[in-house]
Amino acid sequence: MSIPNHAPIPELYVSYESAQKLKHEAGGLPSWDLTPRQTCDLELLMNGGFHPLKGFMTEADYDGVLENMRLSDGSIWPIPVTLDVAEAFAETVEPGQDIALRDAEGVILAILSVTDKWSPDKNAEAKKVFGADDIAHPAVNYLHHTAGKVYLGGPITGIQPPVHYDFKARRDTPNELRAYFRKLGWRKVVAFQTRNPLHRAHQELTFRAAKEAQANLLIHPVVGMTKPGDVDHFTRVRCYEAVLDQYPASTTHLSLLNLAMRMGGPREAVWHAIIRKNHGITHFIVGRDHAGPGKNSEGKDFYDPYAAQDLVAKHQAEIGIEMVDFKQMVYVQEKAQYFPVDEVPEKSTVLDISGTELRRRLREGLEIPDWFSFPEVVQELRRTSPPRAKQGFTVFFTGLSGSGKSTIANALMVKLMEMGGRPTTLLDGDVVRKHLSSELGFSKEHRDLNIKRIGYVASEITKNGGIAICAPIAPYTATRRAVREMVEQYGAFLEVHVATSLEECERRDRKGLYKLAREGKIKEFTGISDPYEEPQNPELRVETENVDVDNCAHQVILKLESMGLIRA
Ligand code: PPS
Repeated sequence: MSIPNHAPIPELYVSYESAQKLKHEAGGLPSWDLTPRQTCDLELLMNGGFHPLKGFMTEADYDGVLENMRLSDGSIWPIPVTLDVAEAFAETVEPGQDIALRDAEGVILAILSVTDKWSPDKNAEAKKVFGADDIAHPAVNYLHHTAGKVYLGGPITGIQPPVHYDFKARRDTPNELRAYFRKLGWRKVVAFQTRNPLHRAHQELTFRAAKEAQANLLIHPVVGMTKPGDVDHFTRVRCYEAVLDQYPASTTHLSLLNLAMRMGGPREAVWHAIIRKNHGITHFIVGRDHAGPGKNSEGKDFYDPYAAQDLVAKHQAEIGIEMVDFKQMVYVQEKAQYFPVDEVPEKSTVLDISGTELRRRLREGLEIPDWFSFPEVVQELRRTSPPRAKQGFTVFFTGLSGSGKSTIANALMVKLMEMGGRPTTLLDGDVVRKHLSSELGFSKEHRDLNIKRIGYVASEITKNGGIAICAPIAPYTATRRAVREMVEQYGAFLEVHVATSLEECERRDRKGLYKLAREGKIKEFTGISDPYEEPQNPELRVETENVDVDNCAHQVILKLESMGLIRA
């Protein structure tokens, strides 16, 4: 049941004294180190943002959510909030037991009293919650490749909230927001959910929404986890702060929501509405393609752009929040004004810049017109997104042993160093295995660990404006994708498949390893007794048979040029 906006929302924290005692006692419990997503979920569970949930979902609640968006007590709830753990950890825990939940530094945040333990059918979860079992969907990819295999459920006893060192004054719990609205006498508040910087269209839309609902406005951006590749929240918050001046004084409040989004479209929109209701909000804006994950693996949108509005409309009364629906806002040149796309005067010139186009302009250092955004926002974005030719990037070679990866990578490094401008690091397979992964073998688990280490180092190099050239075998698609995601948070990722055939690699057998592998003297040898999953859509595929190394490296240089990453 939803809690009236004037009353406090129940939290799951115990008193300070009990928390101190529990913390002490919890030292002896089995403990689980929360992932970043679980830490976000736990914070909202404990502070009432996820009311009426009282802990991580039980199997019955989870089943209900999948089947008909309802918890077992009948309350509406569209998204699973589950504690996924590794199988090895799950084996040490039985229902009836308490476990300590710790943050990344090992601080105990809560106790979970485990009532349920089960292995979910992830394919079914993907289909029912996200509409498709397609790993192009970030939450489905997370489900299959990041989330643990076993779920634990049960009530939470909250000890302390996760600590945030950034933008402390801009973070509010549901009760803090409720109290703030009460104090200012804001009886109607319309909330705007966002994971992007605000440009003029958003400012216009939110301003209109507040006017329409005769309400105050809450800009309520998500700063927990959003879609991989989004503008980081530090930059976004500085942008939001810059836009606040554009609203009439004392009408608008900015508050940061530490939610881990799933990009679940319509179901996610309903979830967002429930979360906003818990924060004491009366009206909620749902625009075009709310929480949309982009295109599926066939290049089509996962959800109809207005499906989220339909689903929220259906459930708004039950949730206790009113939806303010909006069509996309576009700029009409003749009127020098923004209009909803369905209200554009006839025969007028409509201007719009898509997210992709904006990123292109930032990347290439091109003009971003005043009608589109605010100068302060553009300046902030330019500060964190310098033109591509000044950003760091990663070139990731993959291919069979002896395919020529290292040789081409070396040639490429020399060419890039000749050009100068950015520090360049070569993370060659053999070299990494000597220095970074010397204890690892060639099982799937060890290979994945090796590649993730390389990915981590490459992402740090990329983040700091350098060039990382990696040249491992990296036989698994999912692991290569994980590396891509790590790097793409900070810069471009160029996957190069060195497509030398197995026959040719074996014929060359430069290290004599294929012979040993055929004789069974080396086990788990890629291509012989271990798999190699060929990249389906690498940025570049190079053939090495009858092509010299210099030419192969040059193909990479041309590709980098065409991507705007280097200027010859
Ligand atoms: S992986 O799968 O990406 O972790 O492999 P990588 O770190 O690139 O290491 C591959 C190099 O190790 C040598 N080697 C083997 N390769 C494949 N399978 C098995 N079992 C194996 N044992 C040793 C081999 O020399 C690889 O070097 P390259 O440069 O690829 O020829």
